[in-house]
Amino acid sequence: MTGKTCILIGAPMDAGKSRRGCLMGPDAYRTAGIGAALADLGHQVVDIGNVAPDAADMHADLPNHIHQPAEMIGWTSSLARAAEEALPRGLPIFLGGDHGLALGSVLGAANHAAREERPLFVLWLDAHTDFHTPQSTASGNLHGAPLGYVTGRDGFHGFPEVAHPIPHENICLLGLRSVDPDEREAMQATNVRYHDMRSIDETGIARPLADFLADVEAANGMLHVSLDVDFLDPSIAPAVGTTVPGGATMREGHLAMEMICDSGLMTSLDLVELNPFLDERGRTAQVMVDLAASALGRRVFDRPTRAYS
Ligand code: Z70
Ligand code: MN
Ligand code: MN
Ligand code: MN
Repeated sequence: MTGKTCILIGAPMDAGKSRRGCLMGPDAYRTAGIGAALADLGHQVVDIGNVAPDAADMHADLPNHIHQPAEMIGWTSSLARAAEEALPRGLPIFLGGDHGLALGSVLGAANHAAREERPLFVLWLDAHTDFHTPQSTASGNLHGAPLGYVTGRDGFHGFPEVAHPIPHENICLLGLRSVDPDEREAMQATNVRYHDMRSIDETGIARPLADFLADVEAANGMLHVSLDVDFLDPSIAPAVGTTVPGGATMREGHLAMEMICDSGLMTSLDLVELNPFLDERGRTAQVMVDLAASALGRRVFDRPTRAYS
């Protein structure tokens, strides 16, 4: 692959609430050498440092159990702007930070894609569907709601308007194994492509991913990839507040990233939910850096054998 301009955007967001630590994520990725890893692959790497949330007010119509609503609104607008500023110049990589950052990163990507008159597709690699609304979330953590927001579900009072909701059929989720009843009902009523671990066990990860990537290509789409640490099995990626057993293996993770790379379609990337406070000698941060490197061209051989194109 020819060198890209990779724009690192730190998003030290902590959703508040119980387990703190995601705010250290951006520095853990830097310490694990994400910049050098991407530069070694021939990319130009620009680290714009960390983004801060805009000043924002809470909205009276948001339910009371939402954690840090004003901060979440402020993060959404500042990160959407960061995405819109970065996308014309290169490939933004959001270094999280809580998955709540994806309200902003995907909103910004959608606004950019609309300006380019191209459809945006979203690949969500996660144990969770993250399809809540502020009303349906029981935890009050909006990390469970970014896909609800960017698809235009109601109830995100006070948040930036979603002018270009992502069509359901442009979204693919892989790795699911923890889905709340409300979001399950809501998602089942759409034509979002969702693949739980049972289906990945049956088909492998390559087949559903290859089908999705082929559709992105056929539509001349842009592709936002959102990689939640908990997509991976906690035995290889323990540094996350929401461990769920039975996740993707190292091999499935790398295969997915290599296929994304081969497709040449990825235009933006989130690395989210890393909680360095829970890590073991930095190994989760290192796994995530290695996965990002696979998504951006790291290979065993120059000319890989591949069954899916
Ligand atoms: C649960 C909730 C979630 C990420 C956990 C968990 C959602 N469904 N999302 N980790 N990234 O709180 O809504
Ligand atoms: Mn979280
Ligand atoms: Mn998530
Ligand atoms: Mn998750």
